[in-house]
Amino acid sequence: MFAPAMTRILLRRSVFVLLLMPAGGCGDQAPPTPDLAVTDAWVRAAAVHEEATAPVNSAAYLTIENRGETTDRLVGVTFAAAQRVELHESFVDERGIASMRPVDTVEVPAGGEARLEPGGLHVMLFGLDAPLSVGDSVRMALEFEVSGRLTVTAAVRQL
Ligand SMILES: [Cu+2]
Repeated sequence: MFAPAMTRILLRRSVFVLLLMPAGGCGDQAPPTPDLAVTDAWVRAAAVHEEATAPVNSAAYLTIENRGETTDRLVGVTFAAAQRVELHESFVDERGIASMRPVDTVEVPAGGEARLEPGGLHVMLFGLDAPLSVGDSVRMALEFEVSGRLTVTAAVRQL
């Protein structure tokens, strides 16, 4: 019978190829990637009264360290208790007035870090649903261009 014999030969070949594969795989370098670590994540305390008519805003700050070999970018933040979240930077205009504007991304350079801190880059939280009280901690999701989603816990602090 020809067919079963052929099958046996093909099977034997497959096993041979499979056994060779791990040896071949050892030499392959994994492509360089970012290696992110978030530290010192905190959110500015804010009181939200039930009878308040104007939306209450706050901001989140954090340091993102990149121990990897590839630059990454923070492209967005999700925070469930705010109606809208934007990446912002503070600046002083030509008349000396402090202001802020949205930025599309925050770069986290390879082997470096990005600092989001009062007076500089920050995560703007518009329209809080509930107060942020000192001692509370909140969860937020950071979205990176290369590394994807990273969830962090941020402590609520006074500015
Ligand atoms: Cu802002």
